[in-house]
Amino acid sequence: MKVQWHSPEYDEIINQILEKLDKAQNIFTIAHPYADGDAIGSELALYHYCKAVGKNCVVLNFEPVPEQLSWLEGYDVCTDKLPDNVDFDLAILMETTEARRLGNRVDLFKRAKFTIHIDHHINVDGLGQINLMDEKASSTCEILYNIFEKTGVPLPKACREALYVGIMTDTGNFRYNNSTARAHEVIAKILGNDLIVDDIYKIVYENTNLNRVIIHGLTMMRTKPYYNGKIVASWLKLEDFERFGASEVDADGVIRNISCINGSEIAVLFKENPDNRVKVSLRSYGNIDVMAIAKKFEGGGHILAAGVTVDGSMEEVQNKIIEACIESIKAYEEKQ
Ligand SMILES: [Mn+2]
Repeated sequence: MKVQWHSPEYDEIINQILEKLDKAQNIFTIAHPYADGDAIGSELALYHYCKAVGKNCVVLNFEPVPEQLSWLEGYDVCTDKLPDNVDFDLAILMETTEARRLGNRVDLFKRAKFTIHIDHHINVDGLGQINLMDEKASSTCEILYNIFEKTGVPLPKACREALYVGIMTDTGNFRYNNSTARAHEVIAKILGNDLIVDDIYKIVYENTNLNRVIIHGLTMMRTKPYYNGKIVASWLKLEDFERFGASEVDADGVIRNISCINGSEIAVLFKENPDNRVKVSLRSYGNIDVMAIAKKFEGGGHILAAGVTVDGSMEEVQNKIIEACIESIKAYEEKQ
């Protein structure tokens, strides 16, 4: 069910969640693969909250935590296995885009006696027994704060820091439209006197390595215009990562470098994955719904930022996606 913050329905779901949370002793949390700031932020915020109220919380994460986030307190508790000898009362799934991306994480999620799903992505089906789907929230961290706020429990610094990072990264450092009044209000409440925002900014955004700079540069150099420059696209192959000793994480955010080219409506990044698959990231300047494009290929995300992994060679996938982008731009132009 989609709900809007500050409505009776929202309050009711929060009450139900709090009741379950209150009764649970062993909890685990799970997010989408290749966790970003909001995914890791919400998982760790929940972990620190649970610790503060004397509950056991296992944070599941299956890939290395990105360098930009691996300073967050508790990042090293992330594990890729659930202990066999524990009966979990509750699992909380946060931050998913497409259920398909979750793979066998869905089965793991269902290992708990009770399941809750919290998300801010658009049109995600709730996979839990309780679902809090708030599409207007800036981030899952913001929704999580709405829940914590109701408990009145003073949030430890590590918890507030994780929430801050989730909201900061999902709003593009408070530049996107999802930097709503509520998002800022939540920030005002979690800052306290102990979060040093410029230190957090530097460690998240100005903390780079040579491989990352080279991968970003390579992608920028390859940028190609399509449809009179209304589409700009670039690509990365597996061999690029090998050649420069770079990782998947080093390529994070590379699409930002090309999505700011003037005159472009859509920016696309094609990233080759093993097994003849290509991961496609789409960004819209503001007029085109790129989520609708991703959905044609069973992907998802948001109107202005979406993604999908498509079967096929780099060339095949590029052709299909560029064609779908052109169609969307044409449809938009016809309406003008
Ligand atoms: Mn998010």
